[in-house]
Amino acid sequence: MASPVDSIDFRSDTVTKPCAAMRQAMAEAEVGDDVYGEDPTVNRLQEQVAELLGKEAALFTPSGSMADQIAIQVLTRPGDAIISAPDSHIAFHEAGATPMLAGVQFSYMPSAIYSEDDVASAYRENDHHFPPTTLVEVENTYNMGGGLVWPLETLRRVRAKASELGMKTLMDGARLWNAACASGHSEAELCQGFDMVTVCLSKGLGAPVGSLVAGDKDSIHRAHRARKMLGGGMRQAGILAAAGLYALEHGRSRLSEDHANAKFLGAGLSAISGLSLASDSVDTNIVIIDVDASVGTAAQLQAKAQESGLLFFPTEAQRIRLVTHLDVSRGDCERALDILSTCCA
Ligand code: TLP
Repeated sequence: MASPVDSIDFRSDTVTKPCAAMRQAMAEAEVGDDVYGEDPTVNRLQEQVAELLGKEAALFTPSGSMADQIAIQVLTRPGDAIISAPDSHIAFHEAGATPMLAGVQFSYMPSAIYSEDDVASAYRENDHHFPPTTLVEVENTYNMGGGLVWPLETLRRVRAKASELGMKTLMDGARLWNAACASGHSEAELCQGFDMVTVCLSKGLGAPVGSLVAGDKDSIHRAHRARKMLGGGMRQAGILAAAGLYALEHGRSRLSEDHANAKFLGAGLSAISGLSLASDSVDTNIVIIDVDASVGTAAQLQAKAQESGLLFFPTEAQRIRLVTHLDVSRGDCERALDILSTCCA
């Protein structure tokens, strides 16, 4: 069986390895103690990301999950309810951290890209029977939906409804860069008016580690305490921030390549008998495919493909996800189509 090292790896855009130039930037980074706020490279990264997102300040964190959990702690109180999708990362993929660490529960939306009317109907009046509904969370791009981009108008209406009802707003923008690239709107436009935003450098942009949470100065001041509480205060973290700065400078401009590869893959996969696209479109770098029972289960297909050196993850019993990124080429996508048509034959 092929090992992950010599396989074509579509499991996630998190699998990319830092290139020589990124490693060089890391080796040469100016550093200081970031828990004291004295690391010049971390400070530069935080300022640059805050500016890109149109927010007053940003805070560097080791992971997107920690950035999300910090934002939730800043924006809610134990006992509150958060409006979010059932398969959003904060609800589904953070090991239960949201109820466990922030002590809040979810009020689920009917779909991941939802409307202001959905927000209004999930909002609970200020009645002592109900938890206070205090936060609306959106994921852009929407991972489990196949990297879908929220339409800007829908985002604006959802945000406006949240404000009208006195709720705060959080955008999980782990792949906001992809949303900006695909929609033609800037990152700042996409998260305009959101109280807090989280972004990742370690996904499509190719850094080995690193995320940020951004918001106004007061929220980021409180975010510092939450990060410390979660054990996320890092010392000479400039080495990691340097990779992030490199990723921002070189990674954003090439995301359209990943998107074109994902579209190519999506079209090729849906032409294979027994496979069909689970989403209406392939907007960015994530392709979610339904596997017909005639082919077997998603896990069986995964195991078969792995024997031929193709890696991806099942996301449900009959569903698989393939993610394009800077370490897979168009040729790798062609090879993936060949392997999967053989596996499904
Ligand atoms: N997503 C990972 C897995 O955890 C599912 C992936 O391979 O896609 N928000 C979103 C929307 C994400 O997709 C992820 C990671 C995170 C947050 C968390 O980032 P990390 O892995 O840095 O904690």
